[in-house]
Amino acid sequence: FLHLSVLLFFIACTSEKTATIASYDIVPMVQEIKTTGGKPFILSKTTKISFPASNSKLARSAALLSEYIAQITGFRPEITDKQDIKNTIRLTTDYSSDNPEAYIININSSHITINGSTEAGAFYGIQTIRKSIPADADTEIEFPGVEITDYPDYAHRGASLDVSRHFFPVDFVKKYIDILAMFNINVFHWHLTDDQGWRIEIKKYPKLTEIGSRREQTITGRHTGEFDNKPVSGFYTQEEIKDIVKYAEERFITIIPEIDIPGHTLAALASYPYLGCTGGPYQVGTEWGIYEDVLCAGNDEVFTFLDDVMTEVLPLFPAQYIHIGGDECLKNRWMACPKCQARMRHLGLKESPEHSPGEQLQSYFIARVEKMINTKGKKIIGWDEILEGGIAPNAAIMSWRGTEGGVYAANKGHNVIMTPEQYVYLDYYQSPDVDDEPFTFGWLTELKKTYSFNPMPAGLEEGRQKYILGAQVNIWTEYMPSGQNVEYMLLPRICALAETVWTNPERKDYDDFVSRLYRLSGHFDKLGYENCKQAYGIQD
Ligand code: TNX
Repeated sequence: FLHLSVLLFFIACTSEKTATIASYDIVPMVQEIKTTGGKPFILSKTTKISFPASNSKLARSAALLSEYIAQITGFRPEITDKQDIKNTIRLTTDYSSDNPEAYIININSSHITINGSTEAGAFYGIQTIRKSIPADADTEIEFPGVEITDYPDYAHRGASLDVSRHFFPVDFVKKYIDILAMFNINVFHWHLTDDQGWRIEIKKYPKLTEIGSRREQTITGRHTGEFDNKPVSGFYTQEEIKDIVKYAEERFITIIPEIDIPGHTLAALASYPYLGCTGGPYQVGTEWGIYEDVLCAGNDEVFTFLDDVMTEVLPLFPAQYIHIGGDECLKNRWMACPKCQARMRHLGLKESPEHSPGEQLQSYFIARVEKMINTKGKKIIGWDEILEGGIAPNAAIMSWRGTEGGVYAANKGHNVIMTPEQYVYLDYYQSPDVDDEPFTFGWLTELKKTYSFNPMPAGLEEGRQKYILGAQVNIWTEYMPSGQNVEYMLLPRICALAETVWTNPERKDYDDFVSRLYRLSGHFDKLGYENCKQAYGIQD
């Protein structure tokens, strides 16, 4: 009798202790979920994560999953290459799907099986499991028996970061990549150069970083803010870049570097004044906005310089694309420059109803750079301004001044990434309570607005949808001196973009999205991610 009562007491204690229940209400919302009715899986300290011995990518992903679980629960599941043991989260790549980023998850009492169509797919399955764990879970988490089938709607799911206006150290760039990975973002567009700072080491042109990566003060421009007169300097060595590229690759994120030309180049001109039309002297930009001094389009030495720069930059990045900017290039200097005039005469550029000679010269410039980059085995992306004087033959377009440029380019058979400022520029305020927000540009882009964005606008001719590769958010950092500012502007709006490019639009629902976002708030806190809580209804 005594034994029986001890036993009953023991049963009472263990059954009273309710495990935390996992929830598949995550962001981005999964495409399909079916309840299987089977017994749940219990994730506990004794659970292991298994991967096939021959697959080093899955081994790394297994280690990452273990780390994610540790971040939430405090316990770190062991990883193993032993197959067919019970109580494991199994990673495999046996799932056959046309989509190279798809995965399927099966959950029963003995296994959670994450089966990707590739290692990338398996990685997104890992993110799903990770986000399903309640942020306050500790020793045991119960995963209800389900089958999840998931895949992205778009192949390009991106976020940019401007490291010129303010510089962010390697550790922050990695943290930024971590945040992107959590939401299945697969492209990091790294804006490495601009008027206010050149941030990538180029061995043949050391002054680009000796001179071009430093400025003594910031802001005297349109907005005067609290950051006046602060010096900013910093750049990434090529070794650091390789390290970051590898870090991103392990999280299935491709880095597309941007070397912004021919405008937004004052930092390069300050370093090597012969690159400009007037010969200088120039100073690294200390104001925001657009400068008149740009790379000279009439000087062949400029193209030699760009060839040399690309010879060093391209091998650092495995991406097939490099972004060459092309935005906001004023033509005043070109129109007053004898060398540019001679070039225009030589090319026979004349005023036409569609394109001014300056715009045509810009197109000449971009097409020449494109040819050089194509010869080196890569393709270019440019901002939609490169459409103005006629589009370079193989260029992809990043459509930021609305979606019209993108629609035009797609109809002409060019690849397009949609990034209209009205929806996905995260340097604008996200909360109407502007007085409580960190100072930024004056526009407002609330979470709901970002969520409402459709990358597939009207006006596309039949069969042209396939040219819309996807969409991305852009973060310009004029008013973001620290990484915390960037996180705050990124979260939660990146979640809205993530769902837009991942989940079937018919399944999107803003209120439901916000309730799923709410679940994630605890994760953000645990991970130390700043975020604008009032944007999704949480009062601090
Ligand atoms: C326009 S978007 C720019 C950036 C600024 C941004 C501020 C684009 C291609 N150019 O240089 O930082 O506006 O919102």
